[in-house]
Amino acid sequence: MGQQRGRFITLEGLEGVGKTTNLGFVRDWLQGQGIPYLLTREPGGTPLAEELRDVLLAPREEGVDPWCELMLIFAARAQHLNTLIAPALEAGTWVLCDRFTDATYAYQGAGRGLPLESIATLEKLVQGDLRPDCTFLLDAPPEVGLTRARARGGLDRFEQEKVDFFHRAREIYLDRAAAAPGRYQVVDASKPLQDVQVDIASRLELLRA
Ligand code: Z5A
Repeated sequence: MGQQRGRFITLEGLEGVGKTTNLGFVRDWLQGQGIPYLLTREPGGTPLAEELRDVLLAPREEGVDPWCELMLIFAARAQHLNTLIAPALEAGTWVLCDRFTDATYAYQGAGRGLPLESIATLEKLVQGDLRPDCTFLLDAPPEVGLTRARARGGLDRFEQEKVDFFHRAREIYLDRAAAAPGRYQVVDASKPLQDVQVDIASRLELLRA
């Protein structure tokens, strides 16, 4: 019998909603279940894609054209997907990724105003039919996460955006989740961390079933 393909799980949401924190929680759950997993993130995940991440996040004097930003994100994604994610899934490893293409719809689409159809075209070109099996959307009003993120100081190029940018991004995330309820698990991330994790754990049990 052939190797069973791994499952592809992504965590999405605005800055500071707790993606990284809860990625650790999901990782511990997978470990507890004895499931082989790979923990990764976007943009990034491989040495080359991490270099592109640094380029993307660095604050700079020169304005960054949204199309340039979009192409860099998909360039990093092609490298990440083809050299790390897809082989891992093929080998039966579950892949747990901090952000993926939903973030492109939210940030470059809703946030920067690029046409969603163009993003869909690039998604198809780079990913073919590969999509996450399950996406945890950690949802909270932008003010909640931005307060948490800004408490850390040293804002990156995205964190310097005005709050409207994040309202638009949140709306697209919620629209996408409503359009494909089978794939998305929307979690109220404004609740205390312990409650958020009880919620995530109960949904992971369903995923395992
Ligand atoms: N980007 C893009 O534009 N297009 C794309 O396609 C992709 C990405 C893939 C990557 O940043 C940037 O790239 C991102 C979008 C852009 N923009 N920004 N900024 P990232 O993903 O590395 O960074 P981030 O989203 O800003 O992550 P973050 O700030 O590290 O947030 P987080 O991971 O969601 O939160 P956290 O670090 O887990 O938690 C933040 C703090 O809140 C921490 O102190 C926690 O202990 C605390 N926390 C977490 N949950 C709770 C609850 N429930 N209550 C209280 N406190 C909590």
